[in-house]
Amino acid sequence: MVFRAPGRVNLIGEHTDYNGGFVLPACIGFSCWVAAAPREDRKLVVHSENFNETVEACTDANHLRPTRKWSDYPFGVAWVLQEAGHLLRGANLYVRGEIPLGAGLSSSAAIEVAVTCALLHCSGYEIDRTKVPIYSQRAENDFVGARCGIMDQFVSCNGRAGHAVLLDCRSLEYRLVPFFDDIRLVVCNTMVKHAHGEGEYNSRHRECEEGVQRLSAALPGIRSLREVAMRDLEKHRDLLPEVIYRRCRHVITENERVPRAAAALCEGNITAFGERMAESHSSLRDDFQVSCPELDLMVNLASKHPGVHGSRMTGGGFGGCTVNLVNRAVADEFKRSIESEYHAATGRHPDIFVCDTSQGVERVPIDAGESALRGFAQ
Ligand code: GAF
Repeated sequence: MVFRAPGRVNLIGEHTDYNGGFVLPACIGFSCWVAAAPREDRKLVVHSENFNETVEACTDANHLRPTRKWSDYPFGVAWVLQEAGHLLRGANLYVRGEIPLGAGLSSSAAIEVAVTCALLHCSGYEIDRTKVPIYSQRAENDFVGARCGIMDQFVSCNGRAGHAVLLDCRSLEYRLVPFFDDIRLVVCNTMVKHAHGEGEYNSRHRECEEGVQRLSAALPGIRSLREVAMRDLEKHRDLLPEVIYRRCRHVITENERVPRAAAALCEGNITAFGERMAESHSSLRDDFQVSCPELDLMVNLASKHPGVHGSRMTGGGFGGCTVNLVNRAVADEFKRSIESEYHAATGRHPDIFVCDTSQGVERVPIDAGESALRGFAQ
């Protein structure tokens, strides 16, 4: 059997997921494909086409240890499923990823989701789309060691072609919102990934926790920034060091922007949607401080281009990609212009992907899977 799980682009709602807030991502047409066949023993044998490497381990949770390489994702999933009480059979997995690595398009969430589905299926368990993102996120948090929220895994499971996913990361309730007609999602990779990014991501996470902890002196019982309104933040500003205040202000204003952006999407009001994207970018740049000169440049170049309705950094930040909402008729021309303008300004050739929204994880007919997974032996 073959499972395909997509990468994603986040339209708005950045660094809100681990604060119990709202996000509005969509799946895009790059996927991770995992072909799986059960084994008679309890070994997990995983081959990565991208890394041209095969690794193996026993599926018992006790035998699985992180090694800080790509195999931590599939082994992390096996570890979490065992910890959660599943008895896993052995399996052969063949993994092929087509999501650009390190670009912030959720290649890791996609492999986690596809492997979770493959291992559950091989061992005869139901695939529950509310639980798969939770297991996948746990693999990343507790085995791989990255403190991400649930957005990427959730949308990779529950996204739908032609739609964005409005997700409440506190309750995990979600709504599919039809995407704009005649608009393409153009993802522009700055081709930089600042090395300090991962440490900074975790430090933002800690700063948000510190904000909650300090504000709880005046707002007893709050557990996340989702529960704090702007007026409360202003009222109790003196409890917070300036930098923590700004982190909180980003999260709280971003949480207000997401439902407004989703309403604009429902109404087909792309101008209002683009305004929320611009506000989001400014807030990420100035208050949350996760942008970088290359992302700001990419947004500035895009914003001057006719036919662009919205542009902002997307994902964790410190490099990676911007997301741009561009009229279908000019999307290819936009791509060419940005390629030459960004190259002229930085000397780097950006990867630019003209995308449409796509479908969340699915089991694909073996023929489609086989052609995508040339070389899988079993
Ligand atoms: C990364 C994380 F994996 C997500 O959980 C989310 O926090 C995002 O950064 C920022 O919005 O993609």
